[in-house]
Amino acid sequence: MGLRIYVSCYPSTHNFMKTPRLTLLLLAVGAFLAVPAAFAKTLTVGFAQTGAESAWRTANTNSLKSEAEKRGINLKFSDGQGRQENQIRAVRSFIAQGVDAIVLAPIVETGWEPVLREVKRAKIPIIIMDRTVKVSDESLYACFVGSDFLEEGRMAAAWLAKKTKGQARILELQGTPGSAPANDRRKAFAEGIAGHPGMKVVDSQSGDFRRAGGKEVMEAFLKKHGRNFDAVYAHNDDMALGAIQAIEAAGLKPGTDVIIVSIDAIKEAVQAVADGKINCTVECNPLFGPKVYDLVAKLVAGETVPRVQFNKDELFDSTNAAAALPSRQY
Ligand code: GYE
Repeated sequence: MGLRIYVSCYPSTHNFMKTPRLTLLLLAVGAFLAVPAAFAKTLTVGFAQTGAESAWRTANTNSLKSEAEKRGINLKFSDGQGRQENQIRAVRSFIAQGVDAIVLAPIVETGWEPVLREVKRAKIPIIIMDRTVKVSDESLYACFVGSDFLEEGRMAAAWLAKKTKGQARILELQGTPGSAPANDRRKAFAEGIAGHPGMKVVDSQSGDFRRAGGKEVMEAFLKKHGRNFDAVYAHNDDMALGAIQAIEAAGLKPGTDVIIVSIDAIKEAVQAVADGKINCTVECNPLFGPKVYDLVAKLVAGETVPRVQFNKDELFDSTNAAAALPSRQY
């Protein structure tokens, strides 16, 4: 194309000797101008996801995938299937492929130092998304973006204390052992009820953030504790929804006979709040796509970014769930 334009532009008076040089010059200029447009670098981002344990996770995965597509980013997605070793393997393969940036949603908090050192050595910016990591050297990752799990646990405890006037025997459904949200939501909730002598966590087991896990643990709780409890605190909505199945199967009315508090505010749970089956769900927004790729763009351009960014999360109960439903996006 370019060649034809330049050649046809030559005035017919040009002598034979001058033409090849001018042609070359014009071609070079044309190529120089055309190259950035034609070969504008497509960013390649590797994303090591934890797995697909919950509706929250599915929404998170979809957000990163769809936003990558929108921005023309080449996303290499790896599903860790709930195993840290799979995630570590994925990160190593992203290094080997020379991606421009890595996004890691770490399934557990510890055990990341060696692979993060490898990422640092390869000079690839890595964003820790959703769950925090515990490392001795903060320079091992570029930044963190996620929710404040301690604040979520505090909000859940404060809501339950108010609802029960400080009197509740609580069964706790924990998330994945060793994960930041399970650790923090447990700790902050325990601290939140500590000032209320009438509130006590009478049992606490992991349902691994899964619906089936929540149902199984609740069935075991019901066998063990009979009716000797007042409330369920679930570290996520999927487990709360699983527990509801077990509670109903035992002939009890969730939301009335048993107060249920959980976290995530997936649409299905906000609907359950509106229906009176869950009493309160604390929001944890999974829609990180835009924020993550804004950070990637800045990091690749060598700009500095905030070390830590938390989402602002809300709380839904009978006072606002129905009104919020139409605008829930996940
Ligand atoms: O609450 C849960 C998911 O890490 C915040 O992981 C996330 C949690 C979320 O499985 O549903």
